[in-house]
Amino acid sequence: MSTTEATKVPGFCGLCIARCGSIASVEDGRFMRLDPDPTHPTGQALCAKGRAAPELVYSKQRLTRPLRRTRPKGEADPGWVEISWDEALDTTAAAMRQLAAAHGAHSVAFSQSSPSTTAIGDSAPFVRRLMNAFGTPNLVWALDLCGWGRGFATRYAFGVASVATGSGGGAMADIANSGCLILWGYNPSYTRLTHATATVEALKHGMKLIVIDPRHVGLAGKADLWLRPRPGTDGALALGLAHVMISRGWYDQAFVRAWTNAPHLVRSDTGRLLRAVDLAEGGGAGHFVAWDGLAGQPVAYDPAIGRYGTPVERLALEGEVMVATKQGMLPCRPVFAHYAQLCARHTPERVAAICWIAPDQVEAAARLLWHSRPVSYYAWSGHEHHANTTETARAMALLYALTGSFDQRGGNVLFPAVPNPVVTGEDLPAARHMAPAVGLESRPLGPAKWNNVSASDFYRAVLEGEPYPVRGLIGFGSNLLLAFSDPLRGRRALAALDFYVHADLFLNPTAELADIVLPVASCFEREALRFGFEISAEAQSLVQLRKPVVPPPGLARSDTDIIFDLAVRLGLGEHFWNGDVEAAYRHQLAPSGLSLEALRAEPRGIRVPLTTRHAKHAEPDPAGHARGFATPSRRVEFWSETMQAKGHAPMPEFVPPPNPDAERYPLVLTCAKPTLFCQTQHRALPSLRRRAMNPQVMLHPETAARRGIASGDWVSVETQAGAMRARALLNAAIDPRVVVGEHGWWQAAPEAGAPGYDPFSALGSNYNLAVDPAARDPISGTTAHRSGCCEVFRTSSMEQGKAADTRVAAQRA
Ligand SMILES: Nc1nc2c(c(=O)[nH]1)N[C@H]1C(S)=C(S)[C@@H](COP(=O)(O)OP(=O)(O)OC[C@H]3O[C@@H](n4cnc5c(=O)[nH]c(N)nc54)[C@H](O)[C@@H]3O)O[C@H]1N2
Ligand SMILES: Nc1nc2c(c(=O)[nH]1)N[C@H]1C(S)=C(S)[C@@H](COP(=O)(O)OP(=O)(O)OC[C@H]3O[C@@H](n4cnc5c(=O)[nH]c(N)nc54)[C@H](O)[C@@H]3O)O[C@H]1N2
Ligand code: SF4
Ligand SMILES: [Mo]
Repeated sequence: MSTTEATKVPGFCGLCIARCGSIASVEDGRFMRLDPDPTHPTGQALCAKGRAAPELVYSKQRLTRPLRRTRPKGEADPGWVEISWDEALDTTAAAMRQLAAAHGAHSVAFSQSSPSTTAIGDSAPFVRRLMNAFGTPNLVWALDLCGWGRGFATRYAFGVASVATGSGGGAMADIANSGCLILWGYNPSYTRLTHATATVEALKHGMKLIVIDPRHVGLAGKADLWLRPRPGTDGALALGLAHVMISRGWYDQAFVRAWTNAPHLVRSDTGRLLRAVDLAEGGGAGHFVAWDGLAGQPVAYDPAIGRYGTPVERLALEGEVMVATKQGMLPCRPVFAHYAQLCARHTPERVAAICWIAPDQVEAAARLLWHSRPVSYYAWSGHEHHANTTETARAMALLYALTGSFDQRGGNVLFPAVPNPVVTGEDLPAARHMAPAVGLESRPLGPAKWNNVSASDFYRAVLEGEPYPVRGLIGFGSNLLLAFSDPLRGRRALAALDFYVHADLFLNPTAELADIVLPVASCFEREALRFGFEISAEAQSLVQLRKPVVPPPGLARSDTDIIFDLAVRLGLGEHFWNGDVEAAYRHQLAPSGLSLEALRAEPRGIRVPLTTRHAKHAEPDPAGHARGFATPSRRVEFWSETMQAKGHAPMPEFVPPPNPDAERYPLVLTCAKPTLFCQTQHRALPSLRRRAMNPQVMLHPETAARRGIASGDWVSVETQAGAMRARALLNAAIDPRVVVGEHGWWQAAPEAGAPGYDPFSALGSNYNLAVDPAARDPISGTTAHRSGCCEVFRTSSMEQGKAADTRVAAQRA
């Protein structure tokens, strides 16, 4: 029994994207427990990870002092010695300056964990600001896997993210007002509790739900329809659903005519969009052409004002027309006719063959979508971790455009945000003269366009000097060697760097290759300012200054403090409020009218009233023209000239995941996140680990039986690229041709008597050792973590695992 009454500290759990409103209890200076705060818009519940927060805070494996390596990389013992913050940051600043002077600032890359799986969102804008102030565009992180599909590929259709995570801007599912929600390769019951809670609430009020997932998990049991796709075929499913909707007339013709480029004519000779200048001298070179079905003549569309010379209702969406051009009569068809044709190649029967989903289920899903509007959708890792993710995400976005629900109440809505200035520093002097990011040369429309670098492009820059050498890495979290494919190459790259500093809570296998390691305060040990909680208009209105629950262990500091301090040591203090974090917060708060003092006095946060407006594309811009969408045509683009100009298909063609050796690897390998851990973290927390001692791989009982595998057996999962081990978990609800693994296992939990795993050996349990690093999305570079092919062996004797290990080592040598 405690003698003192617990102090309650309201805040929010920062361990994952859900950012659940919480109340921490502190007794005698010790953080005892974390509970939900039901007054908070995201405070309905906490997951097991959130409830284990005190274990994270007090974990014996936490980093508490800055460390410096004293022995060469590659030796088993790095010979870490404790150093002061002054030495750590002065050494870092000196190394950065030296590399910049010798090779340019772009030779220093930064890395960062995903804000969806850590609290780095507290500091992410300042990480980018430091990069921009210093002059490097190279941020190595998981964007190609985490956000590209939903938030970036969809920009090529909508001009904004059509399924946004939130803080990056973009449309979010207005779940509370939806008629029908699609959870597409997304299992919020495990991965974003707040969305699961909101969905369950909306179901009570009659919302329909479609779950598209190879596993029957989470809300699949509550869904009106559960579609079980063959992993990696979601693009074909989206086209197939669109086909049913178009052929039944189940699409919003008014929206498609008025707000998409579906009416624009495509030339039959060049396969390009027809321009007004093609019709007559003096026609606009930038003006597209549609067909006025009533007048039977072409009509120009000026993207600058977003208008046709005729009422949109008259625009043709189908058929072929003969257009008088400067070269004579030319057959042309509207974009929509081309799209309908692409979709028509994906009949329900064809979808059944590709996606392993019964034709009547495709029909039923299309019917439900049309008859239960407004529709909202949320799609995540299930559709993102494939080498065809860009086209899949575009196909889904175009399907969504057919519903006409975009930015409508109950659809995917561009919610307002409490006004706050951009602090990422794209306007800083050094940012204006930066080299292009690594990867832009090979994939100009991919993550590098937004200065994000995939791990494999980073490894190439380090090891091969392509497109230019990268020699330094400044890491804020992130566990490259576990999170991405090709860990052996990654290890070589990290070891080859001239300088690597890594800031983290734990010494992960990636950080083990650093020259200097910096101890970071957890989100329960540091202050952070947050604008909006994303899941609804109401949640967006809350601004909160999260208080530390307890002080950090040892000398650990927040990422934000480290960044500001480093900036000053780099001579960049003028861009960092002279190192004063509070001054930065005041700057961020100024447009909202809130003061730091008021927020300190209200630890539960303050609401700034916001008004949600819908269909903002129809609102006038300052010049009085309808705003439209932020695409080159000002319209949702069914046909993307941007894609076409770079040699890609203008519409989202489906490319099936390849299986070059189906004989040897007959099963499809995908994966999913566990509920108890985030990514490669949290395995050391005893209460969580006791509930999941070993990595698991889900197999259908028939698949297991045919291979002599019983529930709980250790098995080796082998692919052409490599292998990993895990224990068999039998599940009759998955397709017998599908295997579902987990990634992220390396850490031991001594208090739970649970082992660690070697990330670089097939005897360990590194899923990503078995991912083919060469199969990548041509637009984004995303690797196929979820559509590889494999075989599974029982390995009780370990012989199989050893054989696989030898084979992998030989392949990589
Ligand atoms: N507990 C926990 N929460 C987390 C995280 C975590 O690691 N653990 N990570 C955070 C991060 S960074 C992210 S990105 C989010 C991700 O959140 P989610 O997207 O929900 O994460 P996953 O479980 O990886 O994938 C979702 C579903 O995709 C299914 N799936 C697999 N292959 C396919 C496929 O080919 N097609 C379709 N349609 N579905 C498929 C899986 O069975 C799984 O149920 O979660 C965040 N929250
Ligand atoms: N096979 C497979 N591979 C995957 C995935 C998958 O589902 N399957 N998911 C992919 C996805 S979606 C993502 S996002 C990536 C995730 O990859 P990463 O973004 O690298 O995330 P983690 O691997 O969890 O590593 C996070 C690291 O950040 C540290 N950390 C936590 N909080 C903080 C903090 O506040 N500050 C600092 N400085 N450090 C902190 C943690 O201790 C940990 O070492 O993995 C990708 N890889
Ligand atoms: S879902 Fe769990 S880990 Fe994520 S913020 Fe909520 S309590 Fe924390
Ligand atoms: Mo992620």
